[in-house]
Amino acid sequence: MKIILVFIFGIVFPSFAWAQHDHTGHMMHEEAVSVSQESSMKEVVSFYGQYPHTRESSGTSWQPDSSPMEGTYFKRGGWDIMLHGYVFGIYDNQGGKRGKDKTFSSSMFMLMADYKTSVGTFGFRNMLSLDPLMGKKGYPLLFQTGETYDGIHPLIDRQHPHDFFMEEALTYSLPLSAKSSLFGYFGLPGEPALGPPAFMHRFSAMDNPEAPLGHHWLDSTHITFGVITLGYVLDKFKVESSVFRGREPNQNRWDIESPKFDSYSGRITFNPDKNFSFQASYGYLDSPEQLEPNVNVGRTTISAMYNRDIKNGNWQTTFAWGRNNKLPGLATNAFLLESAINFMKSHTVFSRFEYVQKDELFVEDDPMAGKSYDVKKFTLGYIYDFLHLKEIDAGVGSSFDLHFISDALEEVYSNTPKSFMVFVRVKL
Ligand SMILES: [Cu+2]
Repeated sequence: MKIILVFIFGIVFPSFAWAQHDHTGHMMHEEAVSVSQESSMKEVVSFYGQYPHTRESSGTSWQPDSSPMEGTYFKRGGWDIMLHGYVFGIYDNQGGKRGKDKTFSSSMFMLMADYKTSVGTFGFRNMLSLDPLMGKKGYPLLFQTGETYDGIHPLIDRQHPHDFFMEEALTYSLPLSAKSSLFGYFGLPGEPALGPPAFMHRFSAMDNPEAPLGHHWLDSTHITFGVITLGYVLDKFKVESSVFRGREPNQNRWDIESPKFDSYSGRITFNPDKNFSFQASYGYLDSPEQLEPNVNVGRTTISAMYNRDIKNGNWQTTFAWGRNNKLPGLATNAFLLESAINFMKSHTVFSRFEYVQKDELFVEDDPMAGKSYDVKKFTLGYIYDFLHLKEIDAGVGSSFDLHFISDALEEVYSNTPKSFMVFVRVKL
């Protein structure tokens, strides 16, 4: 198994170097983009329709068109190829009685390609992560819940590692007119039409090394083993529907799990102008949690993203609400408001506020189990990119969190627990 992985990375890594890019990305980091470069960027084909490719984010989701280009684009033999990736090295210190600390790395590597023909556009999306190297218990993150590390115990106050295979998807879109198209998406794993773009793909979140506490209310389905999506794009609108496997990935993060199509979702997305994107979605998840096999979840999400292209930088803000209705069980909500601003090329300030109702902070036999507790978390962080090589940005940063919780939780966690992270980040 390990040999196969080394082999795959042997293919992916040299291809980063091999990107001799006739057309470079990182538009926001180029002081002046030449006219020819700009027009060649416009020629980059989108996966699902005829609109600026910067509109496309994780899976089949949309973000505002004015979002900055991440990664590198180039053409090879009729294919539009995109490479993108990042590696974080993080020291994580979670405060209070339940807090732990850890040094770890999280990462993502993406290789995407599409090919336009007279009968439509064919695409291939490949995304990998070396998160499994952090171990099955992931990293300490106060009040985080969801998934398991051994098939017996839930992860509490920890964020699960992402699977090595984050997305292996094939796409096809058929133009119907100048502004409309039909598309299909098959992923193993892939991301169904549910929720906002996954957090690591949102400009407003990507320099923040922490997963949102509302991950399992909003975008946790971004790695789903078995997804089929069909959708229709009409200019500023997209409607789509998916069938997929409801069960979240298990604790074995290196493998590809067997697909199933026991769950469904639908999403409507609207990009009224280049700076806004709105979505509303609903999903029925059949038995998502391995440790609660008899519980299904009805998930509702609504989100709004606002993006502004500013001089030598970019500013993006995301609001999202997610609701999990456990069947049978409690209905809980998560609200998220996050914003990141990059200015003078090298400075990025990011913040996130979350209000989540957490019902999985205690194991079954604990007297505090079976109830939901309100958690409010505020994060502020900064990253300074000290190096801009041709395609690579390297930065150092830190983030600081404050948690506001009820008296009952303070007994367990201590008063207003504080956490921080210090990190280095390299991105393509
Ligand atoms: Cu995730």
